[in-house]
Amino acid sequence: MDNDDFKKSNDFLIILLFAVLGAIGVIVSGIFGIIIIAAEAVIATAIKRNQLIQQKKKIEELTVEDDEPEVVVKNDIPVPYAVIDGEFNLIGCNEEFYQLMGLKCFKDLNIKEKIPEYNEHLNNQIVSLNDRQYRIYSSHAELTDGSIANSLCFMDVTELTTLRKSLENDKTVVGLIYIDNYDEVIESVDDSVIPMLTAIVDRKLTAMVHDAKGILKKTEKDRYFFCIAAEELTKLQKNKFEILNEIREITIGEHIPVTLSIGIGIGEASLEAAMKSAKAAIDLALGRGGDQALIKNGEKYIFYGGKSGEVSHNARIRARVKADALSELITESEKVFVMGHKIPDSDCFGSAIGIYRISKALNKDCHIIIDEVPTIISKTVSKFTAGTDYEGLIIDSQTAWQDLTENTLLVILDTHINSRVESVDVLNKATKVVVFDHHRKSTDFIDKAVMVYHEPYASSTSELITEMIQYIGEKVKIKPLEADALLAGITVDTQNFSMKTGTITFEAAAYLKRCGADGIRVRKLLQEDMSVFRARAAAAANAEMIADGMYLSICPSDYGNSAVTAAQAADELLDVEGVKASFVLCDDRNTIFVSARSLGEVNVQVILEKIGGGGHQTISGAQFKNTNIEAVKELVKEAVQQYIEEAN
Ligand SMILES: [Mn+2]
Repeated sequence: MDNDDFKKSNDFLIILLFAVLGAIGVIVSGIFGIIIIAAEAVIATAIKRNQLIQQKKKIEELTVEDDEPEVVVKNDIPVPYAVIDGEFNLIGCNEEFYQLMGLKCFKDLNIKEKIPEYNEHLNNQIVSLNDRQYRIYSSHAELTDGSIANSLCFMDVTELTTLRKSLENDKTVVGLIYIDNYDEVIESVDDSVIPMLTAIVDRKLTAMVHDAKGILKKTEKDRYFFCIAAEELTKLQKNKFEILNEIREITIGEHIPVTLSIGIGIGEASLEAAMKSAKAAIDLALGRGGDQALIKNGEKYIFYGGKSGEVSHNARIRARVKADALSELITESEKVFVMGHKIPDSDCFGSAIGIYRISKALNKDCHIIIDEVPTIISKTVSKFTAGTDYEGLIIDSQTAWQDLTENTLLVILDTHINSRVESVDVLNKATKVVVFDHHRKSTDFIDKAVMVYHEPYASSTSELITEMIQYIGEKVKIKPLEADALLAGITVDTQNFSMKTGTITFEAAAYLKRCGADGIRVRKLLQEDMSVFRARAAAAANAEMIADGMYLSICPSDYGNSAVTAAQAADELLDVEGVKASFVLCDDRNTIFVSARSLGEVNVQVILEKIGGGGHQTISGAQFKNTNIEAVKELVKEAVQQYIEEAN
């Protein structure tokens, strides 16, 4: 029954009641009855009038409004719907929209004021209103007067967004933790404290994972596996993996610091994919020298830590295994091509000579690919090319590209980055590739290599190759000139046995000495031009401090190979008291080079990675084209500033 019908029948009942009462009154007493009827009439009229007033009030409530909507919106749309003009003023809406905005009736209202996050340029934008999320679908409409209006439809997507968020947060993150230097630490401590030390490491790791509401499993004496929710990972990221420092600071008696590498994969599709990412991340973390955490999220890598010096590692077993593998590969190949990085240096050439000697010992032809011999190695190279003993030792990349067959082994030395090799074309054509490098791993690595010996703990590639030669054994007989070249490589990369020099470095040098290397001859090979010496002195003279202990300088570039001179100038600045890191810029044939060096406290790799460079934590570089030296100087300064802010 309708409301009105109900009222009508009500009225009818009241009148009927009075009529009955009236009739009774007439019957009971004549005059009294008439009075009753009169009274009844008065009451009935009063009731009726009251009802009318009520009804009128209701109508007034509906019609008395501040404004009139310009557009009448039908009430058959079940979600909040509004029409706004070009200035975002409300010109029409439905009942649901009133409710959403907490309105009783149509009012002048500006959408931008009411919903500050509303952006007319975004379609399907999600905004929050009254603690709920609404997706706004908008479409243009033309009004009868020709003006353009926008109609907005508000879909409640609160459930959807909370669900999506919780799915994102509940994504499982798989992590691997390796202790970088377990054996070395154990060797360096007293037996009695080993259980305590391992217990402390275990406890700290357990606490970290426990705080993150995850699970940790120790898989080997120095390896752990953990699972946490993605939400918890952001907390670990926020404190920049403080666990790395906590572990490094553990001291039980005297021992070398324990360092960790953490590799984390975020599960996109499956746990299997997450585990694969975690493995790739830990490999890269170890390749970069350990003592750091690395997250692989899809194609993206995020790095944390890596502040301590590079940790020495038991490389001997690996060297032996790799030596066997290399002999095998050379033996089954028809010939060997060797290639270093662009502008090959003493380390490139020395290690190339080492590979040449190994190949010859295995009765294979070997050629070194160099397109243009840079001045820094020209003296060494000319010693080889002067006589007839090394005929055809050096070939250019074009010849190499033509002569390269499926049976040619291509050995890449002193770099592992695709774009850094002397000839990318030769690398692309090669099918059998081996990489030897000592630079910290970068993301653009040569992934088609059949064998990679990547050892960031080694001082130089020449050291790696010298070590391998010793394992290959008696049949490799190094000549004094070749030993000089290898020793020159080690000398330059270690800056006269001061940087990154480990016991293996000295052992390699001792072996080379036994093969006839001579320190004075090497020093002469490395002697330089007076002009180069002057340029370096000028770079030192104009060094300016850009941050605490960090110096920047510009190297003059009106002679020979200024990129190399700039690198040397950066090295030399480290000899000056108070210098923790140095950045030397130079303009070499329209390419701006940045050479950065550090004594270890400042991670120059992290700084230069911000501007597209890379390298080691103590030795890094970057290159820029189509710009000028002043612009690059500003970039470096900004990167340094950013680094300092992040460190704090
Ligand atoms: Mn090197």
